[in-house]
Formats: sequence, structure tokens, C-alpha cells
Amino acid sequence: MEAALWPSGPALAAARILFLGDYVDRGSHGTELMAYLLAAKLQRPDAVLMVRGNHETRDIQKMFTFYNECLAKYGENEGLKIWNAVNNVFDVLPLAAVIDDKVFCCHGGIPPPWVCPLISAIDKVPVPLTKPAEQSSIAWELLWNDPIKPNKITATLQLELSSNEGFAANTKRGTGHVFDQNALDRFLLANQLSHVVRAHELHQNGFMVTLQMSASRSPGVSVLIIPLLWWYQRLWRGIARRRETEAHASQY
Ligand SMILES: [Mn+2]
Repeated sequence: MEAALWPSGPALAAARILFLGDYVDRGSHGTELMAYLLAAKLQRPDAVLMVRGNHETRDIQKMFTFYNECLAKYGENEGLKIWNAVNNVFDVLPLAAVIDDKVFCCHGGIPPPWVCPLISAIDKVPVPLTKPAEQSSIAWELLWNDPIKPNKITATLQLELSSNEGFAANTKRGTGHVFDQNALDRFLLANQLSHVVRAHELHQNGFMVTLQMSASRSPGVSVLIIPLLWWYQRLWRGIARRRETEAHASQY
């Protein structure tokens, strides 16, 4: 990914790029990263695509770092304006994307069927969505959910999963749900999809396959975890390096 994107940057890369959220609260360069991504988006709106993550919400940023980052960098007045302006963008970001009618992408995970029977229901989530927790349970599930690996399922959890169509309370996060293989299979079948790609968890290797398709279905991968945090950090380090090089060159 880095080799394909970095030489030209997202705006000129010979690909369309879908970012999967959590652009802020991840280090001290949230404002710079957003300026960079939005500049790329303005240059090539059709090729730079962004979905919303759970950190693209005001309450979370106040609990984490982005709110204070804006105020510390730009002062109480301008900082608040900038923070609000960035969040006004977050309020209208899509919550999910489908690639080639087959690959479902979101930040957290699939929503339970009693909240979202078919993915067409996502189109009815209000826009702008200023308070996802209060305004839309579909949005909240897409932002927060996690898959659970079979080897992490205890007997108690299995009972809860079995009686809730493969979903159980997400105790690690304190909100949203975890979902199992059965939930994933039902979701893919109901929506005629082949894969789910999501973010929300960091993996040092760059990605991780969490759940495989059931043997009765076509072989392949059904959930991928893409650690965008890792890539954003590399992206930002790359920008910083390039600036240093340019600053160095301009001295001579
Ligand atoms: Mn997240």
C-alpha cells in the first residue's frame, strides 16, 4: 500500500482509496492529518473516500485527545471553531461502503439483524448525524462492533451468542456488540456479499483475517482487519519526513 500510494500521495495515486475511520485521537497530529486527507479529497473527490469511525464523534474526542489538541494548538476561540468545523465534516461522513456490490466496509462491524435487517437500511440513517448514540442504533453498531474469534468464545458467551443471532454485548468496549461466524454468514447471505473489511483494531502485521467463510460457502476470507492506525502513522511520518527534506533543501 505504501509503495503504491506514497510516491504520489492519495490525490494522485492510480487507485481509489477508502479510509476506514479513526482519523483523530491517535497521536498529536490529528488536525494536520485531517487537513491532508481533506485536501486530497478536494483534489480528487471520486478517488479519496472516507467512512466514519467511532472517534469521529464529539463525546469520544473530549474523552480522548482531539478536542484538547485543537484548543492547545489554535487557542480557545479558533481551536473550538476548527474542532467544530472538522466535526461538521465527520457528521456527514458515510458509515459504510460497498465495493463492487460484494465487499462491505465499515469501521467497527456488522450490525445485528434486529437493528439492520438489510444494508439498505443504512441509507435511511439521518444526515447530518451529530449524535450517533442518540440518533441511530444502526450507526452506533457500525462504529463500535467487533468480530469475535472462535477460540475466544467462552461457554457463557456462547449461550448469549446462540440466543441473539450470533451477537453478544461487547464487554471490552462497554458498548456495541461482538459478532460470531454465524452472524457474519447470515449478514453476507442476506445482503449477497462476499467479504467484510473493517478497522477498529490494530494488528502489527498490517492486517488480520478474523473469521473465515463457512465451509459450505465459497472458500475465501470474510472478515479482514485493516489497521489504519498503523498506516496513518506511517503516512504522517512520511509527510513530516518530506517536509524536513524540503526544508533542508531550501536552505541551500
Ligand atoms: Mn475505532
